[in-house]
Amino acid sequence: MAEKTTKTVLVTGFAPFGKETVNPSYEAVKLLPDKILDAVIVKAEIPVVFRKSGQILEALVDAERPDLVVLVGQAGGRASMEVERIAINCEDCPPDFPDNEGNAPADAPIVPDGPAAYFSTLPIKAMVQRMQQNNIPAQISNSAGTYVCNDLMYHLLHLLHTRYPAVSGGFIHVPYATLQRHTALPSMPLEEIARGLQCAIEAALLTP
Ligand code: PCA
Repeated sequence: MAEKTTKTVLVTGFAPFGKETVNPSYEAVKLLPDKILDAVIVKAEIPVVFRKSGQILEALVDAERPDLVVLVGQAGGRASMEVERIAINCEDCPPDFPDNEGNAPADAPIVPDGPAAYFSTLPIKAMVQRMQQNNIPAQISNSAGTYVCNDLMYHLLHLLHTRYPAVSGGFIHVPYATLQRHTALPSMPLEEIARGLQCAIEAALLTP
């Protein structure tokens, strides 16, 4: 079989959830070019539903066979692009803030026999640095929470660890987009969020 030379990066964003009508994560993913540094960018929207989001992601990875997977989600209230370091084996959300299908798991493991946590296998520091060098506010985050974003990140890293050890993956949380008009909270223009994602993907592709 001929060796695959062009890399594929699977980049996902989420559907709107809670009271929001847009989710800046997928809106920014849609603004990305179809190629970054010669790598083909495959974009997908993921529903904000515990477990189902992970199953949909698994089917996408099986179909696309990406070399890198970058998951993106909204973290309202955060002031910069935040590259997540770790996903924990816990899903927990308040009863009054269920996912988009009404699920509100409490203190439940994501994978019952799975490890307590997985570290991102993306070059998180290089990604933050490249964003900062391009004047995009960015930092590392040490918690992706216990809602659907952490759930999806844990599912991804468990999948890669068990079935695709050569594939790297991780998660980036983004602030509210300015167009969401949360005037008392930090936000970034959608185009700036997209530029940040592009820088982060470039760094992931350039780091051996
Ligand atoms: N943010 C949520 C889930 C979907 C999204 O965009 C989270 O941080 O868990």
